[in-house]
Amino acid sequence: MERTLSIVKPDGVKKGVLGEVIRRFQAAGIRIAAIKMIHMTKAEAEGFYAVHKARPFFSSLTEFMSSGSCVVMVLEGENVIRKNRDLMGATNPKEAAAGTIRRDFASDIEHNIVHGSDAPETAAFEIGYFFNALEIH
Ligand code: IDP
Ligand code: MG
Repeated sequence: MERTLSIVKPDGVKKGVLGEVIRRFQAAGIRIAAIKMIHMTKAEAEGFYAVHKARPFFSSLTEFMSSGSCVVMVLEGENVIRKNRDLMGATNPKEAAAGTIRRDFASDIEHNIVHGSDAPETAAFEIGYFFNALEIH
């Protein structure tokens, strides 16, 4: 059993695809162990994406992530880090496989609808960034 952090980013919330993203998770047998809507400050988005702080897109990315409400979720299941990344598709929607969330809904490489942790260590940090133990069911 594994856990991962998912975010429906501000573009996903604004486009009204939250329900469809959750439907795809549940149809894939993934359990939602925690969920809430948040609106990050720029500083909170910078803390979340600290690993990318040297990248040229860091300022624009954290501006975008703090531009509106996000829905953060803890997903649980066997191999769920990989399963979630497969459902999301490649970072750039132009390179994402048909039928993936990003291919179906994302407008560009930055505004790509969803976030998903990429490894057990990042999942542990990212879950702890938004949820305490009492909020995970
Ligand atoms: P991931 O979300 O698929 O794991 P990362 O490389 O970890 O992709 O990048 C984090 C986020 O930063 C992406 O989801 C996307 O929103 C943004 N991003 C990544 N690469 C670029 C880029 O080249 N230009 C603009 N934004 C980018
Ligand atoms: Mg990443």
